[in-house]
Amino acid sequence: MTDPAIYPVPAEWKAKAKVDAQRYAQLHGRSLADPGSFWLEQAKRLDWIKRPEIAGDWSFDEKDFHISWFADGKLNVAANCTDRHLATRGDQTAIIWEPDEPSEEPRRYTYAELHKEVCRFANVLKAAGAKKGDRITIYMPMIPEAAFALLACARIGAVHSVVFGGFSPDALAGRIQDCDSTIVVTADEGRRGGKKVPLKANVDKAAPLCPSLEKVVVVQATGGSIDMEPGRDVWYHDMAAMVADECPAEAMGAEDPLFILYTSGSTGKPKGVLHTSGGYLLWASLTHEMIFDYRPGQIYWCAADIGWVTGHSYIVYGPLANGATTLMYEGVPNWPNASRIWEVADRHQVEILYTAPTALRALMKEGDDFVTKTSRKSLKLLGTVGEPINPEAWRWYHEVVGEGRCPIVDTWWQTETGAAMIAPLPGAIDLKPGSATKPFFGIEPQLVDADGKVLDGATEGNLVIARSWPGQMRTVWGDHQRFFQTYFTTYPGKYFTGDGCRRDEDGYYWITGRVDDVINVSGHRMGTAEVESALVLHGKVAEAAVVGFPHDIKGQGIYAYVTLNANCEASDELRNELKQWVRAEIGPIATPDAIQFAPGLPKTRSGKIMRRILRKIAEGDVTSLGDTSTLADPSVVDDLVANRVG
Ligand code: 6R9
Repeated sequence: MTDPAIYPVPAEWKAKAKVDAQRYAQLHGRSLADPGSFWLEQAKRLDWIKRPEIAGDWSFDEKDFHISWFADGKLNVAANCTDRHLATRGDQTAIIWEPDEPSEEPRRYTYAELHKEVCRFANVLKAAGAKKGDRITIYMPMIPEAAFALLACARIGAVHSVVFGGFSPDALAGRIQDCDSTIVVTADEGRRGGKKVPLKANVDKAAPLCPSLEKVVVVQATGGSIDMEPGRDVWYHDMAAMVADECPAEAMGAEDPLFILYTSGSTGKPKGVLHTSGGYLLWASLTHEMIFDYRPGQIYWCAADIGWVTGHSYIVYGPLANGATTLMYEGVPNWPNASRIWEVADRHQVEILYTAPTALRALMKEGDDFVTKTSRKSLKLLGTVGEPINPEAWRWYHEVVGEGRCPIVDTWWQTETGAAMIAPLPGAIDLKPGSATKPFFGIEPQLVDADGKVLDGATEGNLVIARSWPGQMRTVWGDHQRFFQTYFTTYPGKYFTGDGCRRDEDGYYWITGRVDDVINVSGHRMGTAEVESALVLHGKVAEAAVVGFPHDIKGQGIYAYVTLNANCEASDELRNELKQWVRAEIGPIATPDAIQFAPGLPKTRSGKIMRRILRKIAEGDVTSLGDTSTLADPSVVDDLVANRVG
């Protein structure tokens, strides 16, 4: 192999780094040895109404389970993202918006303009009845108003719950109901890759299922024709014309809720991950500055959707708290063609780009010409997130996209962790393709075996985090017991990530993927149980079992085994019907890639489906199915192998 296994920190990065190798070791050491003083010092980077004197106060033990950070501090998150910058950079661009359609003009908002837009949006929400502590569901396309809406909630102390615009009316309704949202903020339609997304029509379908819902605030984005229900639906622009563009920022406790974001777990129902104000913002802001080596004036682009945690922390909260110029892109990476990302980078002179391995693999497949015909001279640093990056895609990103000059920061984290946890600091840590490298300040990762025994040195195991950090989620909305149960009982006293991981002889961490029943499709989390529940809702389906399988572009694909009801005939039509069914039930990201009709599923005598076998068959690895003797009916396996799809 000629490709290097290690990419040392380039000399010019070493020289100018905010944090070099020695300083990283020092700071990480101090953050663990003396967390109280370390975090109180870091907290000074935020603008507090009342500065905290207490840092972390937490216990992961069942008897005394609690997590809080900076509990005596008061601040307003939106004021940290707007007001505090007015004096120093009011005229600097805060948000650049790049539309889906390349021939349209981008929009730009300075910090002064952003401040006004957020205040106005906050006043509209108040006029719609919003109060501190209310939950507001945001179901929006990638337009600047989505960012205004998040910050407007934060300004008045309402708790936002963003639902990805690709989710179905049913999925939306479930998320509105779970947190009893009183208001939904949406748009007439969204646009992605030249296609329209009927957001308001989806809200209309969801609304009758949601008794708590009082008002729907509709932003006009495309001008497409929609229905407005009198009394319930209001146009944002009508209300905005009647309110002031000043709005006081509510003084919030550091531990007051900032947002809920639903994410898939290994059981059926998505969990409402709750983040609070002070610790979350500190975590988003500090990691954004250090991992991206962000410097004032740089154009920074996180190409995620605001519907995912990456969009929350690295399009909105982290960069805006840091006074950065953050680019928001409405469209998709490969439309109108596979040069789009690099053209946008050129157009706006982007210096820092953050995207997902699945996008890179899809673009890589289209050939290098789409990249090399663009300039990309502005790019200085490249980031990835969402799933393990295969070394081939890493090298392509490094060599072809970055022409060898941009460090790649592979950031491992989760909705639950608020922001990045394991990632290289570009001036401090030599890179290894495929490894997220080393823990951020305050993070103490451990690898444990199935019995919870902590494994030392170069080894492989389950990844746990041994102590709390400021950006940690605080609860599952409405179900604190489920929070404790999900994350702190598998390995008592530690936070269990659900990921498997290897640590090499240099102490580098290599995430190997989920060890629970969560699959990662194009960087999006999907619970196998959610897809199964959707399938069995279909009248012809008796039973379903869903597993992940390796997929060239998506990382993992969805493979569903379906047992039909008696008298129902298997056919290609039914297969397509079921794919469409799941798509409509959950959303396009949940569409199964393969459906295999199975007269029976491999079950133990106690009725447990042996997923290990189903995974092997889906992977095409049928020669090493392991021990099938404990199955109630071992012959079902032969049928499954014989009728494998793919
Ligand atoms: C931010 C985000 C979390 C799961 C996580 C892990 C996988 C994320 C990764 C990665 C390897 C990386 N994951 N980043 N695996 N390397 N750099 O993606 O949050 O949607 O909650 O997903 O994604 O399996 O547990 P979320």
